[in-house]
Amino acid sequence: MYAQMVKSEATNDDPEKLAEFQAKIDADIKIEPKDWMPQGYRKTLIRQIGQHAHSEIVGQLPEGNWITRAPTLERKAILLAKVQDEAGHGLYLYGAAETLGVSRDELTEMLLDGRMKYSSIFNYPTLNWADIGAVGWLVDGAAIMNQVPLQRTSYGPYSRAMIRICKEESFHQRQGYDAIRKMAEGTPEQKKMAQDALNRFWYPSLMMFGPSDKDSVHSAQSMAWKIKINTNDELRQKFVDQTVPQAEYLGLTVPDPDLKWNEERGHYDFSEPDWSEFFDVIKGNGPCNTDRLTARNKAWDDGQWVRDGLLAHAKKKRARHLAAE
Ligand code: FAQ
Repeated sequence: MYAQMVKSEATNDDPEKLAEFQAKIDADIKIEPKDWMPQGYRKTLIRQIGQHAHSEIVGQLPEGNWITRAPTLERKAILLAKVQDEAGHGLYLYGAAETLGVSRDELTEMLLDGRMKYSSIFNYPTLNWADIGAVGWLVDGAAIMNQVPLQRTSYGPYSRAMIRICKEESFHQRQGYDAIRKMAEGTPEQKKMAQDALNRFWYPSLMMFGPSDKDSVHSAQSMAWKIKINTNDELRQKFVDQTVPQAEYLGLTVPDPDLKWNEERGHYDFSEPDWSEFFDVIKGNGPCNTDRLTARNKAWDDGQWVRDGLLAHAKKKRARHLAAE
């Protein structure tokens, strides 16, 4: 189905329909599943929503790693709830993608065989408890910065999924900040762990917003279609401006010697991440890419009996229903 859709993208969209479609977008009228849409719009949404869904699912792995080792029962319960929320976010997003004509199974297959990406950030390891605080504070912080504008995205089901997701993400970010604050205010050793987590997660968090605008292949078209509302660099700058004062409050140092407030611009100047590392990670060569895909493939294979059981049950139920008619 997906392959057919991609193939049919080669057909030119009717210019009149295209103009009508763009007029709707410009007037902020939401596009709904049964409305006409250009093939490129559908394909871009499937790519972006699908990758977003995969990120939520793969994003459970680095945190799930610490559920059994959380320092207190309260922290364990909070982390468990957060990881469960991420699974829910994945499901809302797969649901939104399905309205575009691609099935969840097809999307899952494309994740598992490497045809689709997920966020680069989840290819970095969580080495200790402070990293869990850093993930909530920085990774969820970056996720919200990107997702709040997406509540206004032009595709109705995506926009509605984002409204619900953002409510939960802001709780996630606050719990992360609270966890890292406890560490930063703790013993010198705990503070050192918090600083080390910030050192390792700072640049990977900046990379979450995607390549710099000059290298972003999709931004121009996605913004014209209001699939994206801001450029990658705009959101990265907003994230830096919001996060630096939080680090200062915690008594932690952002690992960037060139970071400084620019009075004239009204923003922080900061060093770009190492983009060669970013492109390497999204090509599959990050520290945890192999582990993450192995874990997801194993979960899929281990769950086969559940899917088989559900299908067999549904078939029997249907046969009984037909026999009773
Ligand atoms: N990682 O032309 P652009 C979360 C790829 S939040 C991997 O700029 P675009 C919550 C991009 O796909 C994280 N690949 O692309 C959570 C394209 O390659 P392609 C997920 C990346 O789409 C927190 C190429 O580079 N959030 O999970 C990345 O216009 C804690 C060129 O880039 C979303 O997905 C990257 N970071 O802009 C869960 C938000 N950046 O596909 C658990 C929705 C770029 O042509 C724990 N997505 N690429 O092969 C978006 O807003 C956009 O897709 C961007 C990228 C901004 C991510």
